[in-house]
Amino acid sequence: MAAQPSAKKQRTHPQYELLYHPGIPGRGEFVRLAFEAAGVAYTDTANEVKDGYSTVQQICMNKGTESADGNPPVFSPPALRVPGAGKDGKSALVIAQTPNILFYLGEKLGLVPEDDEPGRYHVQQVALTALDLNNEVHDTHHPIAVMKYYEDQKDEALKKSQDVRENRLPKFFSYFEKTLKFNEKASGGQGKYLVGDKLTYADTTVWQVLDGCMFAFPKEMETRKEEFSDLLVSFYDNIKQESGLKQYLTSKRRLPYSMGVFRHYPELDRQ
Ligand SMILES: N[C@@H](CCC(=O)N[C@@H](CS)C(=O)NCC(=O)O)C(=O)O
Repeated sequence: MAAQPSAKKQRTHPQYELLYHPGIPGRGEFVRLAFEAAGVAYTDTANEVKDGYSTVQQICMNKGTESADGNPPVFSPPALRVPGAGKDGKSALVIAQTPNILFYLGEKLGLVPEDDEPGRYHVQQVALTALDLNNEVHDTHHPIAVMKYYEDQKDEALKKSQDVRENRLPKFFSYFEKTLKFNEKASGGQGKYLVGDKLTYADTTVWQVLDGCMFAFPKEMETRKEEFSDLLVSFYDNIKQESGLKQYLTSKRRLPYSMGVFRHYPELDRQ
């Protein structure tokens, strides 16, 4: 059954389908958080539909020259399928790449500043930066080869994670804090949001990466809380309380972290 965070905007939206791997939050989570924060229903195909993962595989991981419904090929999940939004206005649209999906949904879900083109690009800029950090965290356990086991690249993983924890996290965190401060002055955001005066997908995307880092590197993140309290305490706690998100985060739809992008290997955390 489709996730029904709230029926409030249901009438004005197609039945969006998130195409992603089952059982892990992964990059699909950035898209789920956008829907959940907006209170717009979507189908999480691999997790909710019988044989849903074979649909995901057919569309996102096939050997052909199209994904589905005359849409171009997709490199890998996540993808979004939107019935009725294809070129002819009848077939489905299939788009991929997490930030591309978020950019598509941003305006439709009310998760970008209204009538504000620079604001929309700023939201995308912040989200892209958070996704860069997401990729760097992924590389802490897979620094050499994506298709090989962590155990086969442990020595390099130790070096990579030390560098990410010691140098990269503080650089990203200070950028996000500067963005919060900029927004406080620019739009009266009161330090609550990254762009503008209401929730955007920049907030949900940064929040998810912070949350993932807290799972992957609990000791490192605890130590960093004092230095980056505006981000890791105030912002993090505020976003968690947003309507839609608060309910979702304690629901069964919120999947636990396991062997996806964010993994907890104690040896890769601060010692
Ligand atoms: N830049 C892409 C990365 C997509 C990606 O790496 N997807 C993973 C799952 S989170 C995958 O299935 N990758 C298969 C592969 O790279 O071969 C995005 O943000 O969507």
